[in-house]
Amino acid sequence: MAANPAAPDTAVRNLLRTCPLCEAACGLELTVDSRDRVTGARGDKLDPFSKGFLCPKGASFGQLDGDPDRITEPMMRDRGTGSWRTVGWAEAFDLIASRIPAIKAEHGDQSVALYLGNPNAHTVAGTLYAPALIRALGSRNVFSASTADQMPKQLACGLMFGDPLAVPVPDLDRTDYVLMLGANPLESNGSLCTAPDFPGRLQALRARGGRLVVVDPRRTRTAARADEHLFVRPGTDAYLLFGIVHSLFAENLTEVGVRVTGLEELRAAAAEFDPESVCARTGVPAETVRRLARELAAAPTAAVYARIGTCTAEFGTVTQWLVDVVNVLTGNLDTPGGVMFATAAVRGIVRTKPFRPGRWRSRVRDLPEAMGELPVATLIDEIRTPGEGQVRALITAAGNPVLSAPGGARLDAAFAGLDFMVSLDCYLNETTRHADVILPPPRPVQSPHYDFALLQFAVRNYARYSPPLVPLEDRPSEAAVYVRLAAAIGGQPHNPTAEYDPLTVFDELVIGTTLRSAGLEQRRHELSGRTSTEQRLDLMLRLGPYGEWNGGDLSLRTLLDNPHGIDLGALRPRLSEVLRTASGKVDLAPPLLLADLDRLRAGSMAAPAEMVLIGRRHLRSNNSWMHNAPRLVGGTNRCTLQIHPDDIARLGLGEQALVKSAAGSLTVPVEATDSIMPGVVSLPHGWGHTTSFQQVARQNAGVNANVLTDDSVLDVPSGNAVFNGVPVSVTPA
Ligand SMILES: Nc1nc2c(c(=O)[nH]1)N[C@H]1C(S)=C(S)[C@@H](COP(=O)(O)OP(=O)(O)OC[C@H]3O[C@@H](n4cnc5c(=O)[nH]c(N)nc54)[C@H](O)[C@@H]3O)O[C@H]1N2
Ligand SMILES: Nc1nc2c(c(=O)[nH]1)N[C@H]1C(S)=C(S)[C@@H](COP(=O)(O)OP(=O)(O)OC[C@H]3O[C@@H](n4cnc5c(=O)[nH]c(N)nc54)[C@H](O)[C@@H]3O)O[C@H]1N2
Ligand code: SF4
Ligand SMILES: [Mo]
Repeated sequence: MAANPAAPDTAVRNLLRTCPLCEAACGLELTVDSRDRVTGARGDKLDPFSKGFLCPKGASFGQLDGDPDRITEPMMRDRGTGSWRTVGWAEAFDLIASRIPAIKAEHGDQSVALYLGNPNAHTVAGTLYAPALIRALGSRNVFSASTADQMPKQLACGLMFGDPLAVPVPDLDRTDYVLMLGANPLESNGSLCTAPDFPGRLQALRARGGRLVVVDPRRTRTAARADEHLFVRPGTDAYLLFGIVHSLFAENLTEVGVRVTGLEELRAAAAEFDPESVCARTGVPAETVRRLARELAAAPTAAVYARIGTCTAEFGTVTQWLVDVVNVLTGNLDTPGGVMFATAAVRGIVRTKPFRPGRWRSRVRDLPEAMGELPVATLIDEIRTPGEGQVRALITAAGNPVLSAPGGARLDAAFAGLDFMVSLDCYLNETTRHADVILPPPRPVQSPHYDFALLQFAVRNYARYSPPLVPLEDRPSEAAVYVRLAAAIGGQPHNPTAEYDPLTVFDELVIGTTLRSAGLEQRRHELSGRTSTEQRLDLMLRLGPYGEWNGGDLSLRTLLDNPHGIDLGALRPRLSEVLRTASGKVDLAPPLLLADLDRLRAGSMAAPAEMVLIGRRHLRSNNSWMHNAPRLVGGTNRCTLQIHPDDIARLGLGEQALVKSAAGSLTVPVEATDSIMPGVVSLPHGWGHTTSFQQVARQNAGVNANVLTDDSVLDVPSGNAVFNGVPVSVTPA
């Protein structure tokens, strides 16, 4: 169906699609020309959730979608010469089928590892089909960006509510008070809190007389728009929150509105964290800690929200636990204006038993599993440490761990030593350059979109489906790539024939099983959808809380008839549906977290280092993979070391600084700013494109912040990586 390239642009059309680039899930209206190129992107004014909001990344959708450096056919690397050639799909899968099962047969199932990166949370393929790959692999060496990100939040929720997918979000549009720690939604547009136009929603909070308090070692754009900004020493948020808990108890301000266990254990644990000692750790004045407690208790409704700056920190899980402890103690869990659980149109995984982490442990460092994964910080150990179960082959899918994992630079070398590597990725970059085979996904505009994951964390209940806007031509969808990869690894037929399509067979199996367990086999014929993927979506929508087979009227058809999306109303209380703890109550004092308090008391990183390193994000960037879009790079989106002018003077720095940590060292341009706390430096991650094949990114390579982060330091309960509060020395370069 490709148009004749010489034909005039007669078939320009405007098409609707959800933006897949960050967690905000904004509606886009794209202009697509007769050659199926995306030539424009605007916010979809008729989307009931995003209402036309758009950020510069969404506006650059066309440049990202049409990037000339995108890989369009499978690539194979010749290990002898290092050169790349394109190959057919069948040949690529045949090679994988000839190598991975053989490595598993010789070295055991654990010898093949998988790393799943962040864009999987944004694609239909990643959410519905990556599980097939995990199953086919049969290895415990499953890693993902989750342990470089939100695992502490999921672990804390898993322990408190019994389900790690039960993550409450601030009821942004109705709350009277937000205490925000370690998040900067004016750049990131929010995370574990799907809220298109997060900045506008914060502005509306203040306009209706509400209050926003931001806790961050930098005076960010979000902090600048807040009623109050508090500097906090990196890595010390757990003490601050304990100080608030202490004050709530000390001043009899608690007002618990849900059924809980562990209240007395919690009170005892908080006893030693009086505001004075908290001040000594955090730098936040004792009187401010007390005032925050009083304000949170007095506000008609309030929500404490904490994100990446507090997750990827040494006490990440304890911090995330205390966030919701404060929400519970102030009567703000599961009530309008507090923090609430979304009711997504498609149910998440339904759990029957309480969450239990640590079901197995990693081979080398004995680190606990959580949600079926091992910490990405120990991937390198599993590759480099000889012995039974050593990782010899790796699959990466939509991830760039060389730039995103702690100790990333060492992973670079470790990947070079693997026996075999496969990457499912649209670019030949710092990570995928080590692969033997790269399998590219189609362009986003060729892919369907439904936010299975992100809408579980939305601040309003909402659903929107975007079918593929441009035909696939003769290449597999990303879903098909996943399923064929799983088949190739599992020794199943992996190339389609006239009679056999691995994707349809797989989907039929899932549909059949789901219908059987719901006792609805006889209704198979009612499912609509042009592809088996769409039929699965239809089934999930029909069975979901608003579904046609569940007393409602939602189905795939409804979403196709409403391409701007459907508003399903404000969040509503549903804790009783969500709770999966053995007691049937919210556990305020999970033993696993109380056991981590000795470490908190010792507080190694809170011990004064000369300087500490933290990260940051920029509105026109996204992790490692958007530096190849010309309109997103340049200006203030640069890889610089932000540092306070007093520190520059004290340390005698010039234009470049040498930054050293226990893990490595880097030379980086200095950017003076009084928006950062003295004693703290900030470097963005996702840069260091010196070995990428992305032309634009390579010209402005920057440095890899994860040369400095240390894979030996972890948030112990979750195994999560620590990117914030890394001790460093800074000297003139
Ligand atoms: N120092 C430091 N390190 C950090 C962080 C930090 O704050 N500081 N943040 C951490 C966080 S929160 C995260 S989530 C991780 C991210 O870690 P990763 O997920 O490993 O890194 P990304 O840069 O998001 O890499 C995404 C990869 O997916 C590819 N890709 C893009 N779209 C698609 C697609 O549709 N399909 C496929 N198959 N591939 C696609 C891109 O080319 C790129 O290679 O980084 C973490 N690392
Ligand atoms: N534009 C853009 N948007 C993105 C991304 C991106 O790379 N660029 N990445 C996406 C991803 S993968 C994620 S996970 C989300 C993350 O979304 P956010 O959590 O909002 O991420 P950041 O903007 O990095 O904000 C983290 C803030 O924490 C502060 N901080 C650092 N250390 C500490 C600390 O110890 N304590 C406290 N209180 N604060 C600290 C930093 O100064 C920073 O301002 O953003 C998503 N959206
Ligand atoms: S805020 Fe996120 S979802 Fe919205 S347009 Fe920007 S990148 Fe896309
Ligand atoms: Mo992330």
